[in-house]
Amino acid sequence: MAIAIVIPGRDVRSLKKRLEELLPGEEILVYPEDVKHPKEVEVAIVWNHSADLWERLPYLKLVCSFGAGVDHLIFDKGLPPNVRVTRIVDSQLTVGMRKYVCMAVLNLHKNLFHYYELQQKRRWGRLKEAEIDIRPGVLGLGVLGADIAYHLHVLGFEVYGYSRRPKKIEGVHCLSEKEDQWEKFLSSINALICVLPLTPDTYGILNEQLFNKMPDGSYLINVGRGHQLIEADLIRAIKSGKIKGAFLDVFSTEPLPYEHAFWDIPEIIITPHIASLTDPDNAARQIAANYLKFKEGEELENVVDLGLGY
Ligand code: NDP
Ligand code: OXD
Repeated sequence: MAIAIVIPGRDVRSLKKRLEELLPGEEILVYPEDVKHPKEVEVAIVWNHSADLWERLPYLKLVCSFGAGVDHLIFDKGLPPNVRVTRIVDSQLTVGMRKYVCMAVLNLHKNLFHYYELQQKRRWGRLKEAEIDIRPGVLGLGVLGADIAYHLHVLGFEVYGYSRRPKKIEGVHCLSEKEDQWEKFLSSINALICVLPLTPDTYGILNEQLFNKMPDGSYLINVGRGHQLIEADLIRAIKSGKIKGAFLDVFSTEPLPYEHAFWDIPEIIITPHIASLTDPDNAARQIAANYLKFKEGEELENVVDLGLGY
């Protein structure tokens, strides 16, 4: 049995070396160059794969996403129905996301954009209101969202959270689809933090209809996936003042094209999908452990429910 690393365009030498240390005696192959006998490859570590992967590695039984998200797999119609999919759940990834979102919320809260603008003009100008009353709402209370919500509460914010099923998180008003609390969630907050997985249900969820359910002058922070946002709706909402500003880390096309309208909108802060990055060492340890379990026929960690899509 062999493991293939299918992460095109990235230097995977250190990941391969780490896996070889963790799994002595196992064959770790960089796809496609090292794969001479596809029949041996039953496990693959995948990120940004090309559509022909499944016909080129037809004996795959386990696919390990090299990130927390698995939309690159579940939206691939070619994904064989019999493969199992796992994803990365890692404390470093969680902490990284927590820091990014807290940074964004604190920037809004403390009016940093205003002061930065004044700085360009060498002006010392205090605002009448020293702080903006940010009421954050975390959309998606999974591994990342629950941690963000809790830590925003620790920072002193009145935090709301929303998920499909009811949740309990210390200090957080947890609302859910199950309890039909969508409207209540959106009307209670003025900064929406999207940390949802991309699924058929969440595709395009950040749209005009949703913005209109939030108070005027709200903010958006999107760290989920670009296809969750209808980009033209955001531009319109910013023009009308419905949305006052946005932090966007993910986009429907990445890298964001040079000619994209977002670049010229001062109310939008763009970061290049860096909110939190998979740590190759932690990922290697997790994947190696799952590989050994898979070989022994034991229960795997962080298995994706392909029915739900996350
Ligand atoms: P989880 O699978 O742990 O959590 C997903 C959460 O979303 C759950 O709380 C789930 O609800 C909720 N959810 C799913 N569908 C819906 C829906 N239709 N309506 C309301 N809530 C819904 O995922 P993670 O927290 O680990 O990661 C979330 C996403 O973050 C990833 O899929 C990825 O896209 C993105 N990400 C982005 C990164 C970046 O750098 N920008 C880095 C890492 C991840 P329930 O609990 O009820 O099932
Ligand atoms: C992930 C990401 O899903 O980096 O891990 O977006």
